[in-house]
Amino acid sequence: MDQKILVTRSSMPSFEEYVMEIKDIWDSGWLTNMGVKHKELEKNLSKYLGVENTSLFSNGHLALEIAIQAMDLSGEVITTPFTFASTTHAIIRSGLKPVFCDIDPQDYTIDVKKIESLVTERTSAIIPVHVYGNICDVEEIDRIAKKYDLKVIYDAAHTFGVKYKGSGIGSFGDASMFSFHATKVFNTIEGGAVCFSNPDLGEKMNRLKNFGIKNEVEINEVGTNAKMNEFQAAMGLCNLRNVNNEIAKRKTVVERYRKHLDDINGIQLSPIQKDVISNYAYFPIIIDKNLFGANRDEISDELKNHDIFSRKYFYPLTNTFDCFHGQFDPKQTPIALSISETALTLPLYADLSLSDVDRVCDIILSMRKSGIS
Ligand code: T4K
Repeated sequence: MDQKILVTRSSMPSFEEYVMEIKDIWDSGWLTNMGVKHKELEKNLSKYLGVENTSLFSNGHLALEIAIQAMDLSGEVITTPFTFASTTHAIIRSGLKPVFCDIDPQDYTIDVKKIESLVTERTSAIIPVHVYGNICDVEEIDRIAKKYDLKVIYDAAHTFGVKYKGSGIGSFGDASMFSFHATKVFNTIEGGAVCFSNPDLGEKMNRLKNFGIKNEVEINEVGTNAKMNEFQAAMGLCNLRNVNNEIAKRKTVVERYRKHLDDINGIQLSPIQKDVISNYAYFPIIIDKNLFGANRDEISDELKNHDIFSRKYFYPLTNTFDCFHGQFDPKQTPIALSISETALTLPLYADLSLSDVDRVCDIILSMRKSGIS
């Protein structure tokens, strides 16, 4: 009997390595509030990610909310609805209005040709998403942001370790948020970070994640509690030692998928982006039923029949969520709407065996319309 295959599986150090890493927490009795491991991880991550500064958080979502708060944004923020709930919720929970821009049909990131027509006098920022690990057109976004004096915060939750033209992807824009959730290429169990270059922004975020406390007697801002604890940081220190190896294994898995699924009529794969060193975070396929013969939901169901659990990331689009009571019109982002209805994210993790990849692809390809090669 084959084991269940889930869409991903957490990368973990050996039990012994983690126990060794947390041993000195027992000696110090220091469990949280920017301890030794927290500081060490911030330093190691800045180096690994190729960024000037890194501020750690208890999770990626709060990291994004605090980056938004620290930049004093107001009014409208241009973003995309083809993302995890977190991006849109962070904007709305910060009292801002998301203005949804459509996505590029090839890489699913914000369509930079459509941003300028959405800028109004109320726009204060752009929050683009490097979705699935595909990077946005950072140069064009930079040009637009400068022209209209807008802040840029990248949702870089999926792009841990990605490089563009030799620079860490977190070095673009005013700030980039990374997620270190258990399901990510690099995890601290739960966790996240904001990378940035302006040291004033860093100081402000450090206060805001600790209740707005400046010192024992001065509390000038209304903050929250979003601190990463020492056990999370210890997990990060261990996982960081092994992350290159994990990414290399993911690459092998992705290459096997591509070998089977490249050039299949009706299946679109993410592009291999120029000048980008990838982290192989997700493996989405976009299915055109008319050309392939089966649709996304049929393929997902058939995989489930074989105990293989792909996921419909990112369906539904955030601008269709019930909690927004019809405030937004998904017809204004038709490409995002169409991709969300046809995208399926296949299982991908470092230890996924190549024979399992073969099996997943065999099942998918067995659903091709007969007569189609
Ligand atoms: N922005 C973007 C673009 C994001 O994608 C995310 C998070 C965020 C912001 C916010 O970052 P965080 O605040 O989360 O740091 C998962 C993750 O919970 C979420 O972090 C992630 N995006 C999203 C894309 O995926 P679900 O609801 O799909 O998770 P769940 O529990 O169904 O897990 C998916 C699969 O992962 C499971 O089938 C098995 C595997 N898994 C899961 C857990 C919890 C493990 O192997 N180990 C685990 O501990 O959201």
